[in-house]
Amino acid sequence: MTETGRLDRILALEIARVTEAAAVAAARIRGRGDEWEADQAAVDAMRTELNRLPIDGRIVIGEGERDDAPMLFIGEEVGTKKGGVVDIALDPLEGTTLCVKNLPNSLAVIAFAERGSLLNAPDVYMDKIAIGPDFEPGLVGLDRSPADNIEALAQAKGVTPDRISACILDRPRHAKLIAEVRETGAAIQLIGDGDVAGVIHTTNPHETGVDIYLGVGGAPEGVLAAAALRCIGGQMEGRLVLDTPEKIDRAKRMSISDPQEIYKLDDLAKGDVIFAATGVTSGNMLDGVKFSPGRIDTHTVVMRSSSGTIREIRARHTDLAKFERP
Ligand code: VTB
Ligand code: MG
Ligand code: MG
Repeated sequence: MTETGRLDRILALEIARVTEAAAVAAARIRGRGDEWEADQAAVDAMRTELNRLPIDGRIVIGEGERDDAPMLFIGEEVGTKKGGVVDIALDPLEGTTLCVKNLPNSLAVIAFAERGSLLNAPDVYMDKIAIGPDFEPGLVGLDRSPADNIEALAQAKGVTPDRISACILDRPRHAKLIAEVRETGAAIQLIGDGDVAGVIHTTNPHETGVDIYLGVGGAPEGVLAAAALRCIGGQMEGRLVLDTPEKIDRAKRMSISDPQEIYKLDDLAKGDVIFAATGVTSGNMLDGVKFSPGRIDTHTVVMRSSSGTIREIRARHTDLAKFERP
């Protein structure tokens, strides 16, 4: 943090190196079918790059526990320790399956926040709902049925529900949700993975065709998506799925006392937040990494909540030694 109580604005540029490195490492394994290798490559590259940053960083949200995949550990300390104190949420490769099948929307993602301002959630599932900016607060919510939410959104947009498109993860657990949404007449964009992108897509329905995100995905991805919405605008709610005594216990140890609590955007990520994502495979929001002899191109979005600035960084890298694995 700087003296003004905000994250150092320089970090909003430096953070791009971290997701660029992870995205390049993962993209080398794109389409090769090996999920473990892809996660490991992204994790290693992200850790190396984080440790070069002038921050006193602590990982508070990491994805991988749930699938027993390679990860940066919750509680792990990163950075040179010679800079500001930050809490970090990350998913070095969000949408691993998309990456190894070379399908759209896999990303390297990270968020920095002031200490104590990200929800300290275990890597369990989270029920989520999100819509873009420009709607009255509380227009949709997890305490209402999917049909009520779709109808409220349609009304606010001045259209009939059949003009609404919902993004939902294609999972058997969503059979009932999908049926209920279809019943309203709304269309569904079923995604294989990648709900960080899915949630962010609600902020730009014109480009993405997604008006609302619904359903159960990873909790780390929920906190990361919330960090992005804090910068772009939009509404989101999340509720952890704590459906076994073991998960309730794990959450309690992270100071979560009410297993049913519905978290609003500011409960998921409050204070000053910086978010960055680099495309691994091309998608609606970002281009994937492009390789050619002597050159690698990356496409990154960096956002900062305190200013609301959204920067797209298209980088042409020719010093390729920096991407070699240590
Ligand atoms: C979602 C998806 C992610 O995990 O969060 C998902 O958006 C939830 O887990 O890309 P399941 O795959 O078990 O449904 C990912 O697929 C991977 O992080
Ligand atoms: Mg991942
Ligand atoms: Mg993920």
